[in-house]
Amino acid sequence: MKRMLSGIKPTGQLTLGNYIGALRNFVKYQDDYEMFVFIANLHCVTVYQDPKELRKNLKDAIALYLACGLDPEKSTIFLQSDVMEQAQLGFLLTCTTYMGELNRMTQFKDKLAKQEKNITAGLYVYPSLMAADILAYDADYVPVGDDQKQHVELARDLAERFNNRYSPTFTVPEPLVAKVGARIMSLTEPTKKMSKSDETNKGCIYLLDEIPVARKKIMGAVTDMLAKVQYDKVNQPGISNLLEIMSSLSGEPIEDICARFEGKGYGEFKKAVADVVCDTLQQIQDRYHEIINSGQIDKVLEDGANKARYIAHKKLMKVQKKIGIEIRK
Ligand code: AQP
Repeated sequence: MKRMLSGIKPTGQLTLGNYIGALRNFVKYQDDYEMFVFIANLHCVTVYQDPKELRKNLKDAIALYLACGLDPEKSTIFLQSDVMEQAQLGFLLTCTTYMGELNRMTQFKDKLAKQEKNITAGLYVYPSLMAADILAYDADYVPVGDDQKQHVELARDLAERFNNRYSPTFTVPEPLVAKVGARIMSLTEPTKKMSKSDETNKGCIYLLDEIPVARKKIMGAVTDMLAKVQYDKVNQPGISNLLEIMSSLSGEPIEDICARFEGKGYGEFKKAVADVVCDTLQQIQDRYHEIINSGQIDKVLEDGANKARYIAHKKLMKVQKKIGIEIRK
């Protein structure tokens, strides 16, 4: 069985973008792949986090993983910091990464452009840690949203570099980007990605938003003056985004949705999108409330960490021997 690995960094509450671009795919894939899903808590602290909020966001994220349908019997679910081997391999891979490669990472460049001061060295080198996250487990596939594809490509380059420099050690991973929903956009600025750290909160639907709040956000989504429900990302980015959201959640092809709403107003269309979004959120939230204080989370994390650690430890030892820093047989 091929192995698949992915993670989410809960720097805030998880969003509909995380669900459509990542989580729901993890759930789909867990039947056909050996699935490893982690909470990237080390990646979170590349930008300062309030400790109390971070603890809540991490616990909520695990509860949401389970609420969205990840099954600990099928998937290995763990906290990144529980597998210290990942961080150590991260350092070794940082020493395999060239600064020019990190300078080219668009996520880093975007963050640099947004918050000019106090960018941490951790934020700069985190793609090398992400490569270690992936390569420690010999993942064949990494399902990601569009924005993370570049980081998986770096992991591929590092795996190939290491394999060529020493000898075959790492599986070279493939990014898997879905055709629809790989980049859900902000509802208020549909040319920008829907992000947890959206300053206004209005452009972003959080999985734990109260249902009326989520509905209001969809009804207030920015559209255009063309009065036509059609998929045209250049001239109608707002409507196209709503179409992607609806199609991803309902499974109805975009062309069919457009045909169904031909000649109808945006109000009616938005109401239908809101119904689909709110149904999804309601189901997730019902399960989240059953899980959050059930005591299930600690056990899931402990079992997941034990399984993940065993694999990552073996890989780290192999790497250290090849590099020459491990001198015991
Ligand atoms: N808007 C999105 N559309 C589709 N996929 C998305 N993902 C995130 N946002 C969208 C995918 O979710 C996975 C986990 O991403 P992440 O939360 O670890 O990192 P991120 O992409 O940096 O998310 P944010 O919300 O934009 O974080 P902040 O605001 O902290 O920078 C990834 O596969 C990602 O592609």
